[in-house]
Amino acid sequence: MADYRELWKSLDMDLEKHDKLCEVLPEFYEDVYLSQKNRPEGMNYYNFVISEVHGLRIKELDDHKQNGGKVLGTFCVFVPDEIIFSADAIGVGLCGGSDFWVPDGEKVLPRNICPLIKASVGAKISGTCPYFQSADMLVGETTCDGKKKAWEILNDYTPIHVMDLPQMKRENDKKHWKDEIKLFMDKVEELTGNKITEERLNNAIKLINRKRRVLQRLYNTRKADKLPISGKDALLITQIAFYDDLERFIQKTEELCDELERRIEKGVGVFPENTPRILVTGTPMAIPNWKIHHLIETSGGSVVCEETCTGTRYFENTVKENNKTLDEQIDALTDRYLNINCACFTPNEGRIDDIIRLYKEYNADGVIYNTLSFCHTYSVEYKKVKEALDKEGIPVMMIESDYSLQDSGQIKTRLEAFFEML
Ligand code: BJ8
Repeated sequence: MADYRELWKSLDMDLEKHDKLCEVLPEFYEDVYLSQKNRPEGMNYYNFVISEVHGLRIKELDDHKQNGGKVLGTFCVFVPDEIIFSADAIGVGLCGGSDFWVPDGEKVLPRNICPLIKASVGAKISGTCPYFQSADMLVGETTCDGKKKAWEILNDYTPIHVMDLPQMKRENDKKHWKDEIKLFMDKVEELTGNKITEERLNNAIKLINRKRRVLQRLYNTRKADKLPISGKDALLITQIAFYDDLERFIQKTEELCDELERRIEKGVGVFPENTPRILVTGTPMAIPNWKIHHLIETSGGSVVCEETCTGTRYFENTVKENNKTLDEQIDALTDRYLNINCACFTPNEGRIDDIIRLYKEYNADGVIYNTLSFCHTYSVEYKKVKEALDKEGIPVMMIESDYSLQDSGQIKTRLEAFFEML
């Protein structure tokens, strides 16, 4: 990797602590990813992205800022990237997925909240995440209580704009969300000094739809009898989609899909025949949280789909294109985004329908319901999901876990018993 120390210094990072983070990641990546057999050639691009995760992309963000551009950090798939990109700003997903950041998060947060929140806050206050350090503004949202209150803490470090997300989907909630998108637009225009015009927004909608479509194409390859790609690799690609350069990501992922489709034609798979096919549903897996996928795929299973925000919830629906007026475009954004079925909503029947539909579409054998520790919305919602899956005769097992590897052995034993039963 090139020397980025001067760049990191200019971002006011804690270099000593950051060195420690850089020491552990390559070994971890090698264990989890490079140990896989028969990986598609196209995965080399994503290996490269990871090897440069705090380097090249940060340099690109820095170049953008040197040219007067802005960088915005987001934490939820409800924040419309189209608004950010149409003002010539760059949006990056900032959710923390590493145990490394949890102790710093616990300095300012209670211990008994979700690790994603602790890691995100810890990443900022430890000064070891160059993406956080590059952000001119953060965008929060009123989803779960833990996140909502964490924004007040993060605001002491970087200005944050909070979008008030309704928790129901009635007509007046739609109106409210539309107003929130407009307020966000004003804020982004003020920050960047760029006017969001019909043409610019239309172009951004098309660009981000292209990203969604290539992810749909990737996921479609996972419906094949012989899986051309592991669940771990597919998860990695979705995680990278949150911060990579859009055009490059789309091109590289199209190329990978060409290869995967050729594999399907030839009947090349990455797992032995009759490996149980698992649909994972639940809380998002922020990079580098690969724990559950790794455990599933080293315990005799394969992951065929994720009903998560680092899975189908991120790209399943596209925004209607070619609306004439700005107002119609904002309506299209409102409709698309309020269609996401997050457990923060009540009721949230749509998610149950999605899980059953995806289970069938991907020809899965069982469902792993994964929730991060202390995530109330997803853990409470399990009861309703389980009842519905039981009715359909779909086997399901719940795993509640954090980022530490202490419970790995125990989870592995439970997974093996579950797969045996399928
Ligand atoms: S749309 S899932 S990205 S809110 S932080 S809710 S794990 S306790 S992330 Fe989310 Fe948007 Fe919904 Fe998706 Fe639970 Fe943790 Fe809260 Fe979390």
